[in-house]
Amino acid sequence: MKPVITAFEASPDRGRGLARDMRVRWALEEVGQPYDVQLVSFKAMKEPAHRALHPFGQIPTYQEGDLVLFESGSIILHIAEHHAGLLPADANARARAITWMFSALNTVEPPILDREAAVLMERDKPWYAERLPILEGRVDSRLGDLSNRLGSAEWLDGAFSAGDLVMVMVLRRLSSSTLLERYPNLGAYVARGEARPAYQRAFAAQLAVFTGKSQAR
Ligand code: GTB
Repeated sequence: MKPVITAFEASPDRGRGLARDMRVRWALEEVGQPYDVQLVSFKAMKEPAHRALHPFGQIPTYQEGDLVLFESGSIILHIAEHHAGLLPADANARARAITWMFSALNTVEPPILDREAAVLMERDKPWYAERLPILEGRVDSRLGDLSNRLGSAEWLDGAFSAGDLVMVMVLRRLSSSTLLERYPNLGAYVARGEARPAYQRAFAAQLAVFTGKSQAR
């Protein structure tokens, strides 16, 4: 059964692939699963019909027959568990790849989001100039540790996995800052993710929504 995901009708990122439907699209492309996209306006997102899919009135959601999921991490894990290509067959390697997914979402992304929220919404506050370096220090600390762990490896734990997919997407949220520049191996890691054909297809599909060339229903 072809799954249906939801995405912004008009993404504020103007098609730069920063909204979280991009992660789900990339996962679906990696495993070769065709999907449909339902575009949702900001208004519709908060209405009961969409809230029935997503209690917090957000995107992305994932519908597959009777199954309705929200939370991009959970959606990606579901896709990875039901198709080959995103999780290793070996049980321990699989558990480690899932650990990297959680690490991306629970350890690396939160300080990035805290910084982003301050940059977007707190610039006019009297304490902004003092707070920003603190927030950037927290991001930098995570990046330093991640950079040390990655070293010169291609991916975080052997072959490319859902852990790398989520981590690359999390690091991409720093693309409008200079914070990744201190860590060339992380920059190269993100570039490797972005060079994957599945990533390219997913990126083109979400960009097409913004440029009005989408084939989605
Ligand atoms: N934890 C949830 C998940 O991982 O699925 C978070 C979902 C979420 O934050 N969804 C956002 C949303 O629906 C879109 S992705 N927001 C609307 C709302 O809450 O009313 C976050 C996002 C939005 C925009 C950009 N951008 O423009 O750069 C980047 C990321």
